[in-house]
Amino acid sequence: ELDLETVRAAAKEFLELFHGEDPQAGPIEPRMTEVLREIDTTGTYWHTAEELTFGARVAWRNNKRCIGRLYWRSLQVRDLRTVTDAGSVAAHCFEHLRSAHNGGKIRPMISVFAPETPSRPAPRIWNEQLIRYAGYEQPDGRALGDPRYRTFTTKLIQRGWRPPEQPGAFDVLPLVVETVEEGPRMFQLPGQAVHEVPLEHPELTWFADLELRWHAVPVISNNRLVIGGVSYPAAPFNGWYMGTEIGARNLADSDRYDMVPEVAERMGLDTSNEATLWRDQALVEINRAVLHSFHTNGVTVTDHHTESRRFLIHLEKEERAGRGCPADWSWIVPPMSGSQTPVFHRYYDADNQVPNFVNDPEAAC
Ligand code: HEM
Ligand code: NRG
Repeated sequence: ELDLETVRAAAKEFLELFHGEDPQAGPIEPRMTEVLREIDTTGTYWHTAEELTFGARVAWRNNKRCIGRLYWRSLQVRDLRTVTDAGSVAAHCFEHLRSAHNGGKIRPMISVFAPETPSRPAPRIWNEQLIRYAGYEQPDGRALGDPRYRTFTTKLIQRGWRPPEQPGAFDVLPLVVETVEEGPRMFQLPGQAVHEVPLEHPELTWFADLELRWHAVPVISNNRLVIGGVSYPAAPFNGWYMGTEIGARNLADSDRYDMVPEVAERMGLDTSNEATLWRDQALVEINRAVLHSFHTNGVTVTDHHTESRRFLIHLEKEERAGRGCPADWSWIVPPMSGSQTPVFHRYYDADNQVPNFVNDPEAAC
């Protein structure tokens, strides 16, 4: 619960930032008076469309974990603050997926739903991302699907979700939207909202037989967007994938799809001894397959070398603009070949800045 003094201070700080950075924002005094009066009477205030757009872009710019921030000004902001019921939230999320995919030329985008107010709790999305794959434990004890979502999948099944007749490794989970009026409600994603890339390797023809795939657009839906003392718990956003997120983590981590041993085996590598670096060799080929397949399918994706260079360009630009650029080394450095990327060889400021996206333990399930 935010007390009024905290809201006032945060609103002031935000309006000063906005009017200081944007010459088109107009004079700050009348707006400041209006906002402070609104806070006194309602405990919160309604951002103008311009404030919302600026606030969402700067929240991205301020996020210490994101390597993709060079493009922060290009974020498209969908103002959906009047949308409060679960069915409409879900429908707009599906429209977000279609529109952000854009035939493969992915557009960075955020959909901002109703804010949290003292008189009305905001809608919440339970899923970590709009598209996530179910995880199952098979009767023989082996894992099927994405083990990261096993608990979540079980919970959804208890709530009445019916997995496909023949459960598979890439079953898209339903979206869960919770409102105070309706409680949690589940919505199956329509086919047109889910674009996926089947994975093949540029040289290893057997790679396609593994029948691996991944979804084209990562839309994070469990982060809370906080702007000037106003909190938007449902504000799903997306950019495009950096290949390593899929190839070096989702498909490779031993507690995810754990594909490294099988790929190494098929490559005929000597797995009897760690020192042959079979893990490293197999990891490279999985990652080549991810980048190759996204390219072949015309879906935007980036490699970790290119994105690292761009991030340092962003950092320089921010410094020239008289701003710091806070970053978290452990999130910025890619999960493979770290020292081959320039972001590895330095340290970063680590202060938290607002506006920002915050992980919401309350909404995380
Ligand atoms: C995290 C890349 C766009 C906000 C990340 C991570 C990567 C990344 C690689 C680390 C993920 C991980 O290790 O799991 C990119 C790329 C983008 C992009 C290539 C292309 C445009 C965006 C956009 C936003 C955003 C549009 C918000 C408007 C964030 C946030 C995190 C993050 C909040 C931390 C997520 C968490 O805590 O789990 N990004 N990003 N990014 N990014 Fe970006
Ligand atoms: N590693 C996660 C996605 C985290 C965010 N990454 C982005 N964000 N690229 C995964 O699904 O693998 N983005 O907004 O583009």
